[in-house]
Amino acid sequence: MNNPLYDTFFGKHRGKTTPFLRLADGTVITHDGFLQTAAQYANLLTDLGVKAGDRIAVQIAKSPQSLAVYCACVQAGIIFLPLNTAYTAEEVSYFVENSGARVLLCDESRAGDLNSVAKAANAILETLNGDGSGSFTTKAVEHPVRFDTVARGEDDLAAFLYTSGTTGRSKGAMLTQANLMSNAKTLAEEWRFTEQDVLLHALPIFHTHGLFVATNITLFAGGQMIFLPKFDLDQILAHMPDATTMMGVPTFYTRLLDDARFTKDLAQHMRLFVSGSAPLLAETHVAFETRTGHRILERYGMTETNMNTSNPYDGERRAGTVGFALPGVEVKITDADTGEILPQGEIGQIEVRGPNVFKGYWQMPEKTAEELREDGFFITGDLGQFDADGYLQIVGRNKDLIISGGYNIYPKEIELLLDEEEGVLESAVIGVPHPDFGETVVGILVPRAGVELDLDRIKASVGTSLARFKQPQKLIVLPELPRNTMGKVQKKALREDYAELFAAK
Ligand code: MCA
Ligand code: AMP
Repeated sequence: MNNPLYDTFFGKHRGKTTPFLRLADGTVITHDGFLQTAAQYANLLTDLGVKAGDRIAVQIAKSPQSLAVYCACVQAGIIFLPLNTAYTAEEVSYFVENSGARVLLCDESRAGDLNSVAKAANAILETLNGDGSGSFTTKAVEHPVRFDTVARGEDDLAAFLYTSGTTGRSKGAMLTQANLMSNAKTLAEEWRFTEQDVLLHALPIFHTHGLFVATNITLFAGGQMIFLPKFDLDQILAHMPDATTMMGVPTFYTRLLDDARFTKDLAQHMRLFVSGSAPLLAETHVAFETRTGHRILERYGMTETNMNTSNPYDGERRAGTVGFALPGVEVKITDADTGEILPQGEIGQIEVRGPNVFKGYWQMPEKTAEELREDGFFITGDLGQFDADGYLQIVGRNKDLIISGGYNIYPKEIELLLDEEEGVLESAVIGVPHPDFGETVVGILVPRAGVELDLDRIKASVGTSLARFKQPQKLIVLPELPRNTMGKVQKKALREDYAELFAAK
C-alpha cells in the first residue's frame, strides 16, 4: 500500500479510539470509527464499479458521513467533487456532465430532481442524508470495515473543486495529493496545530476553507473537531468553551461581535481565531481585539492554490493585510500588461507559485494556459501590494467577482440569465457592500424600448436556475448602462452609485 494522502491524513489514525469528531448532540466519533465507515464506503464505491481516477459528485449536507465520503475517495483513489448544497438541479447537471462523474450522491429530498440529471450523464444516483441515512448507507453497512487502500502517487488527482470564470461557466480545478498534503503540513506548522487542538468547525465542507484548510490540518495534526452542521450563533457560543481554535469567514466574526453574549470571558481560553475567504475589514479586526483581547489571524487563499499567505502566528497580525507568503510559496506583484515584477509599494496583480498550486482546469487547456504560466506562477486575478514591512495587502480584484458571506459569485453567470429575460436589452450585475455578507448581489437592467419590466417575474425566473445565494437581492431599472469611451460597462461607477443600498441593517 502506498497512498501518501491517505497515509498522511487518515491511515496513521487507524486503530485509534481517540475522539475525532464531536457532534452538537454530544455524540463522539473516534478516529477508527470514522475510518471504518469510510472503508465501508470505499468498498461500496468499488462494488458500484467506480475505479481509481474516476470522479464522484457529492451534493449532501455536512455530516460525519459526508466527511467519510471524502476519506473513502482518498482511500480508493477516486476523485472527490464536492458541491454546494444550494446549487439547483440545472447547476448540478453542468458539474456532473463536465466532470464525467460516475456517481452522484445527493440528499433524498433532491433525488426526484436529480434523477434525470444522473440519467442524462450516465451516472449512478445514490442518496445520503444529513442524519446518515439513505440508499448509500443501507448498501454500505453490508460491506467490510476494512478496505485495501489503493496505491496512488503524490501527483495523482485527489479532488476537483469547481470555480467559476469570467465566461460564466465553471472550471474544475484539479488538485493533486501533493497540493493538499503540502498545504496542510505547512499550515499546521505555521499555526501550531497539535493533537491537543479542538477546532470549532461550522464552515461548509464543499469548499477549500472548510474541507481542506480546516479538516486536513486537523487530520494532519491529530486533533479533534466540534463538527457543527452550519454556522449557528447559539451553537457556536455553546461550544466555544470546549474548543481551542476556530476558522471562519468574516461574516462569522461580525455576527459574533453583534451578539452581547460573545464576551472576553467566553473567548479568553481560545488559542487561535483564523479568518479568510473574503476581506476582513480592519474595523472588525480591531473590534474583535477590543472585545476579546485576541487578534484574528487573517490568511489568503484560493480554490486553485489552497492557502498562499498568512499573518504570523508569533509577531504582529496586521489588520487589513493577509501577511506573508507561506514557507515554500512565492508571491509576486506584477504589471498586468507586461508581467514584470513591480517595485515594492506599487499595486499590481498577485501571482503565486508553489507546491500548493493546482494542476490546471479539467479539460480546459486554454483556460489553464491563460492563468497558469509555464514557469508555474498562477495569476490569481487579485490585486495587491506589499507594505513597507512586506505584509501583503489585497486592494481589489482584476476579475469580475462578488464575494458574499464567503461564497464566490460570478456576475457573468447571472447577466447571461438576465439578458435572456423577455424585455431585457442588457444587464450588469454588481456587488455592493452589505453589513452581514460583506457584499451582496444587485442586478441592473436596461429594458428594450417601450417595455415595462416585471421585476418580480424576472426574479422568480432566474431563481429557478440559480442557487439562492447568487440571486440578486435587488433589481434596478436604468435607461442605459454607463460606458467608457471604449464601450465597456463602467461597473465601478455603478458600484459607487449603489454603495449605500444596504448600508444600514
Ligand atoms: C446563505 N445565504 C446567503 C449566503 N449564505 N446569501 C448570500 N450569501 C451567502 N453566503 C442565504 C440563504 O440562501 C437564505 O436565503 C438565507 O441566506 C439564510 O440561509 P442560511 O443557510 O440560514 O444562511 P446562514 O447560515 O446565515 O449562512 C451564512 C453563512 C454561510 C454562515 C455566511 O453562507 C457560510 O457558512 N459561508 C461560508 C462560505 C465558505 O465556506 N466559503 C469558503 C469558500 P433566503 O432566506 O432568502 O432563502 S472560498 C475558499 O474556500 C477559499 C479558498 C478561501 O480562501 O477560503
Ligand atoms: P475561491 O476561488 O472561491 O477560492 O475564492 C478565492 C478568492 O477569495 C481570492 O481570489 C480572493 O479574491 C478572495 N479571498 C480569499 N481570502 C481572502 C482574504 N483574506 N482577503 C481578501 N480576499 C480573499
